Amino acid sequence: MVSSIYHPPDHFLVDELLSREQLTIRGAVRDWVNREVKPVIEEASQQHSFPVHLVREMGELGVMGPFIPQEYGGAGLDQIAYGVIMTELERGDSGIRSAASVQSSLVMYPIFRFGSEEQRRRYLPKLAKGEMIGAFGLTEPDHGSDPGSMITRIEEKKDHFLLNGAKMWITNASICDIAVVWAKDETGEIRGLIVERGMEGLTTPETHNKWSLRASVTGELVFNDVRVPKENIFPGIYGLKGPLMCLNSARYGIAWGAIGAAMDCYDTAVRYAKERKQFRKPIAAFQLTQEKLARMLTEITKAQLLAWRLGVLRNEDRATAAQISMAKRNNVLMALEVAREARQILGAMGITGDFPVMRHMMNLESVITYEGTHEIHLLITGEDITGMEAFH
Ligand code: TGC
Ligand code: FAD
Repeated sequence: MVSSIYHPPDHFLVDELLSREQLTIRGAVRDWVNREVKPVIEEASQQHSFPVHLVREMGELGVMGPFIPQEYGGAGLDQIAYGVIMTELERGDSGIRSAASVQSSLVMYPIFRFGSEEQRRRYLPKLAKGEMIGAFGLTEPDHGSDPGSMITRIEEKKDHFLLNGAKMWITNASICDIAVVWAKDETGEIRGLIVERGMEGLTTPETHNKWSLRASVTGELVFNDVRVPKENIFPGIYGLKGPLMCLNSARYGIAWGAIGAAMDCYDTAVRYAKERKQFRKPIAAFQLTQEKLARMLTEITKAQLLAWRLGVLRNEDRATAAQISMAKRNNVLMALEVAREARQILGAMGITGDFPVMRHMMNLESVITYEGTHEIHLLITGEDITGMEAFH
């Protein structure tokens, strides 16, 4: 029996860079994940079902829109606090972090940043409490990495916009109460609007049979002549930079979140390797195991420092989109590689649900694709270096 006490790695004493408030918040989220997520998540993942009751609990915990000002129901926290929350949630499961990412960065952030005062007051407090679930519709069946070519359209009518098109691969689609949807107007300009469940012509089929993020709901948003009232459009934003600004916030959260999945895999592997004996010795005593563990710890440490520094820059409003891309790309690949190495250290046990490693590994196969694929983030860095874009 492998001991179950979690020892999060902190080889470079990064904790000393966190404020007392950030540490307290992290402690509260860590306790909640241990108490409410860890005991149910493996079964939920095996059953391909999202433990939806956790949304309300996350609302009570204050992890939905933690950086949104308190007057709109948020916690008014800084960006590093948001980061450490994401790390702890993803230590539980990427799907749980996804739920918080979408709600916070992709639904609450645009409503706060681009919405009217009426929209803010109407939606943000309920989203913060987890009384309302939000979704973000950017990707389409034929436009993933290239959302600028989207074909979902709005047509302006007397007192409403007529919305037609479809969004695919949408987290929480089939359970959302509202969706922030990006569509082109008659002039080809991208606009954002809030679509509510119950609007006629909206259907939200669920996507089944995923091998990844099984404890998270994914689906489609299909719009067939949906009449969206004029007051539901964001007045303050035009063009692709609107959704991309939301993605900056979500990608930032993922750069921190992926570290949580990696830490859980690393910690599991260390404990297993110390207790599992072969050839009359713990497998931790073999150089090949030590090489794996040493590389894992080194990469986790580098990712921690990258995320922390990015958080400082975000707090100072100095982080560039290219810096965020680099951190998302680096930290997600790091986590995926740590998960794969941990799986190997656990041998056959690594493929079972008795340990969290294979679940993290499969989840991370989505995380490396969504919020901009690994390749797209490389090209963003390439453009940043050379000044020449290589997407088109
Ligand atoms: P491009 O011409 O480069 O830019 C269009 C306009 O946007 C501005 N911009 C940005 N603004 C803010 N933040 C950024 N990161 C920005 N990147 C670009 C740019 O300055 C320009 O502004 P303006 O004023 O001149 O109009 O656009 P492009 O069409 O060439 O595309 C660039 C590219 C490929 C980088 C972009 O399309 C991209 O990032 N593609 C990846 C798509 C993506 O990440 N999709 C994610 C969907 S949501 C999701 O996956 C949620 S997962 C949920 C979960 O966690 O469960
Ligand atoms: P494609 O764009 O078709 O890419 C396929 C391959 O081609 C990739 O390897 C890609 O890197 C590569 N490629 C594409 N263009 C280039 C290029 N110019 N140069 C080099 N290589 C290139 N979207 C939302 O809007 N909201 C959500 O809530 C949401 N949740 C998601 C949840 C899950 C579980 C998943 C898996 C996806 C989710 N997405 C969501 C969609 C996600 O953002 C897209 O899957 C992603 O942007 C990639 O698009 P695609 O899958 O169409 O791949």
